[in-house]
Amino acid sequence: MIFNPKIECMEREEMRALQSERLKKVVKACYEKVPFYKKKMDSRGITPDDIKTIDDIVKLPFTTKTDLRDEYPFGLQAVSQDKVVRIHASSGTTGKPVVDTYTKNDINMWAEGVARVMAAGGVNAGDVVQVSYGYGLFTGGLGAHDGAAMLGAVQLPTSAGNTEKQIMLMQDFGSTVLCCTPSYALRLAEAIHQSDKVSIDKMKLRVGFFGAEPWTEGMRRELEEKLRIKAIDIYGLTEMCGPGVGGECECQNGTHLWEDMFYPEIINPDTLEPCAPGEFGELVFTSLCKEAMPILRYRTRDLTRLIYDKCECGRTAVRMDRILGRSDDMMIIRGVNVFPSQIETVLTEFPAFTPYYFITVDRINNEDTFDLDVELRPEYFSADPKRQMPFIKPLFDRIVSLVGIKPNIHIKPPFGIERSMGKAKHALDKRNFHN
Ligand code: DLL
Repeated sequence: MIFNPKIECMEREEMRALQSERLKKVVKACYEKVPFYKKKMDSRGITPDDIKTIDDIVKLPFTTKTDLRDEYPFGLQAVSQDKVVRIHASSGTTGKPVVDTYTKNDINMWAEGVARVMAAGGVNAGDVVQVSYGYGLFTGGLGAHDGAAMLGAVQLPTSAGNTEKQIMLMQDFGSTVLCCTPSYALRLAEAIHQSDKVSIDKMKLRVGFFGAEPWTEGMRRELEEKLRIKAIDIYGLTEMCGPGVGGECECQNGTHLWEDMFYPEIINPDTLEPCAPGEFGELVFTSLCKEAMPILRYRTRDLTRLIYDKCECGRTAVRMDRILGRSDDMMIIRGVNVFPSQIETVLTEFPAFTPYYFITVDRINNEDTFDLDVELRPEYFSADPKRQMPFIKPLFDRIVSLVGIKPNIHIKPPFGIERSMGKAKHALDKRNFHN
């Protein structure tokens, strides 16, 4: 189902006119209400009058995560505190968290973004939506919750963790929809198949909305098979509101971005110039509708590309390719750029391995080391190194051919790699510790 056909299927020229109107309004609000933006625009010699169409967006300054931290907590707020009804924050690993605040309209807009994605996956009144994203400051739980509510579906707020209980409720309450990170979905799938109390045959799951971290086509296959569902990618970030900045439709061929709310650009992260259509680069968003804390040209550090071809589903909303990774996740090992998601891609090509892995990079005697922990499925596992060799060799060769560097592969016993309830951590760069 298309939740908002007028917007989701709008002709490009009409969409551009809508974006232009909204951009003018949001730039004016930022300039007049947020000293940070006034200062930035003044230093570039521009005023809101210079913004006449959406193409003028390139005149505006970028906003970075550092700016958000410097303005912590409410420096970027464009409304008085009595208009704010919700505060969320993302748990930065270092320093202050990134804060987002919302008016009542912002909460509605955000819920519509999620509802559009869920509707594309066929969610309706009567569905039981198990929300296993964490509830709290993280936007995943309440974001998915409000989206399900907008569709009139049953909200089952299990939050993340307590895996045994999650799968019991999933079966007993007849959950038809699962929302969580792809890594936690895999953990749930594993727990269902290990359990003698529940059975996938008794489950009613039909569709899952997975996001908050990069995941691969191989992981999608694994989740669809193990959970007997359609696995849909949902994308978002705290700075724009949370999940539901976009999501896949039934064609599963890219994430439609809700461009009427969040204007996407792809820039070259080195030159900061716009990339040609279809070229990979850094994703930048401008919030076009947000009232409480609108952000201009936010550099997400997510690397992807935009696809403007029409989608078979009928939506005209631009599609985004899978996120290759964040520029901050990229590791340069022996001079070669490596994204953790490349390892997941390779692992899911080998039936003997689970998609779990952990990369450790270090520098020993002035040389980079690249250690990779992987896990064989229980039916293939043996503690005898000789019996592990036939599995290690082809994996090693494939990584060398795809990534270009030689890993030291270590086989862990089944379930030997830590499972996560939220965003999985896939790598540790110990080289940073020596500085
Ligand atoms: O992760 C919001 C969210 C919750 C999205 C639930 C989807 C589902 P943050 O914690 O601020 O917000 O992290 C945002 O997570 O810039 C991406 O790097 C990554 N990310 C989010 N969704 C996806 C996805 C939430 N579908 C950051 N694929 C973003 C790849 C994703 N990466």
